[in-house]
Amino acid sequence: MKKIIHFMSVLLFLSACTATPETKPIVNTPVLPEVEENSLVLFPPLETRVPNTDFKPAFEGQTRASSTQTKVTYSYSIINQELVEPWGIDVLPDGKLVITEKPGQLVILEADGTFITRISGFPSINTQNQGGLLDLSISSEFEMDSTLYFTYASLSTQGSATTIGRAELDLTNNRLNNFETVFTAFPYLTGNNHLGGRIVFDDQQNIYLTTGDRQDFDRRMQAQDPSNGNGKIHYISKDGEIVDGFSSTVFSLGHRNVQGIAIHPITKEVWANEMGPQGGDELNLIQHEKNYGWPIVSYGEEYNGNPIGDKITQKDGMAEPRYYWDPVIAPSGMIFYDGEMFKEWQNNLFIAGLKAEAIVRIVLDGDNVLAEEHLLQSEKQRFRDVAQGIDGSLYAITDAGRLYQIKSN
Ligand SMILES: [Ca+2]
Repeated sequence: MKKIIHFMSVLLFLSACTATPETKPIVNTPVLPEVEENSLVLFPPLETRVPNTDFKPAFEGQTRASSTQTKVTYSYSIINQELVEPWGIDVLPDGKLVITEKPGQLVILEADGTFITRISGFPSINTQNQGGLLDLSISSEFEMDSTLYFTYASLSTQGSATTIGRAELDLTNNRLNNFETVFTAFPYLTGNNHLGGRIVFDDQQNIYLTTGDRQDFDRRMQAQDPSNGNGKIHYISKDGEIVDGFSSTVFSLGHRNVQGIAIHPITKEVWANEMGPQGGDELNLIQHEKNYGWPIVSYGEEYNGNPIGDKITQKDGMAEPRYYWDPVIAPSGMIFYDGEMFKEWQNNLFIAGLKAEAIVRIVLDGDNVLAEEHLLQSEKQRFRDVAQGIDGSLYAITDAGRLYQIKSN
């Protein structure tokens, strides 16, 4: 358990110092007391704007948690700014970076951002609107199989579907070999939005895939239909099959548009964020066969201000978000940090924030959010995905085509 120092107790500590009878030098800037490297200083919540809705949280700390600040000094730099709509980033065992570009290319960079190659030729991708070549993950056995897994909006005569494909990365000839489809979240539908599309491997070499409700009002309820692939988190073998012991690929349901998923390094819990409507972005702890409520319950409202459904936030049998944002941050790709470079970041979540224009650091205490920090906000970038380098530095890609690297000084 982290040692926690509340901002108020720091103020009390400082005022107690000034109240002692002995004359002491007056300190104008608040000097924080010596603290352990892993301790956390808590400040008032970051969010001070009026929320879109007047919903009350279901429990303390479900929204507007305390803020905190990274204590170790760090620096960041733009190490590449010629990416074209980058969407997903992952790191090869030798430190090289693999980045998907939404229009349908894969870019390989050195760990320092130097361009190596751009690979195209992905088949049958719908690149309209929120479609495209989306996320990627190196195989959990990459050193043996050299395989990359991709998600994309696949294209058929009936429309698009969120799909996983894989191919062998040939870095001698800078190409992908043996591209094949692994899994498709049926049905195909017309329309190009709310496709989810994030993937993550677990320790059993199985895949979690996120999908979305495909946006249209009259399609939302498919998120509640376990026989429909949209609005779900799927759990799939690396070959696209139902995992042994499970009866379906549907792991959880009732999701609107899940744009980030990550597995806790210690507890192995699955966490996912979810793009909400106006005022209802969520962070969820994903458990098997749980219903996450969309579009029955939500902490948001329609963009025109109308209520969602019966304007309720809680219902029996529906899982509460562990955290929500109102106004929204538009959360995208996310990871748990487990590197050595930033000891104080270990087991923290890092969420790429599009609307927040920040990398959102979340400090968890068990299943609750303890603190929130927004990094690189001064850059005014729509952050799309994050990755951890093999040296423990943090990478982030942005919609403007930038690749940032954050290092401790
Ligand atoms: Ca929900």
